[in-house]
Amino acid sequence: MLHWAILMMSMLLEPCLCDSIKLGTLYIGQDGGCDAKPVYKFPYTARSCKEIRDKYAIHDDGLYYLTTESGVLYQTFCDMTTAGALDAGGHQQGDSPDRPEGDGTWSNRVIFGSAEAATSDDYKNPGYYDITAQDVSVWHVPNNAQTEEWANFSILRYHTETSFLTSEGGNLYHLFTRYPVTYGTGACNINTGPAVPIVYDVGNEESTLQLYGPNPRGEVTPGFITFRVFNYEKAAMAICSGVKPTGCNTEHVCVGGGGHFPEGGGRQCGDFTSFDWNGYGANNGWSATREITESAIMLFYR
Ligand code: KO2
Ligand code: CA
Repeated sequence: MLHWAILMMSMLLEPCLCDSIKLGTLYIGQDGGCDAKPVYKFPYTARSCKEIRDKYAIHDDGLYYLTTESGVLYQTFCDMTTAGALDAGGHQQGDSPDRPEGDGTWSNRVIFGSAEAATSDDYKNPGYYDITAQDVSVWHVPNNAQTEEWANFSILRYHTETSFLTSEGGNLYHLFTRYPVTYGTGACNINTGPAVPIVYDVGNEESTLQLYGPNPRGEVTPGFITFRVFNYEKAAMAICSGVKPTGCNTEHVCVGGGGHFPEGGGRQCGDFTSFDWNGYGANNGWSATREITESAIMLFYR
């Protein structure tokens, strides 16, 4: 199974929503459960993990509740070290020339999945379009890892520090509205979106390269995250994690594609479009390692 999930904010208290909650206030019980005395009171106006951390001096990573501008309450994972919120995920199915935009998930407001299950199914929360951020943090977490294990189990973790989102509309929803992940709307190495240098938290440039197949290693420069690229056949992909493509077989390193991948007659599809071209998890030819193939990609805003 190929998984691809995006996350944007996380924290460590298990909040409980009780019947007695008054509009505008979220109580978080000390021991969980609705009988617990509320020890924290969260105004619904908390729009980001950073706001929760700064206002309430909470520094534990884990699941927290945030609200959107219009008051939609949602749960997310907050990385309180960076005050980043787990955000959203890809959701790409199939391959069809009749659906050049695929599921359109990168530039719409459709949400799916749950924060807790982000390593076992696709996930996208309202923070994806609601939060205004400067940078992203990316975690590659093995499939089915528990929330508490995410940070330590990650096989690759890095973040950006250039505030690139500020000039792209403030989040990925706006970035991908400017750079649509749509088949046939651009060409390889000509219409590439932002390629942003990264700072490693787990791993390095060499270990990034080793996660991908031997052939694509010669077609990328590690140490970047690249947004919206096209391959030889004009198929569009949302994110190349840890690398900047220099060649045009981007389907072996980039994820979250538009709806059509012409090469291979249906052999290329889904979020990890062609990570298995020379065998699933084979790390041979164009194929990526089993490690990265069987990990969720979590995107955080910070
Ligand atoms: C190969 O040998 C092959 O792979 C190509 C793919 C890789 O993304 O486009 C072509 O399918 C080609 O026909 C051939 O199968 O070429 C640089 C050559 C690699 O794996
Ligand atoms: Ca190819």
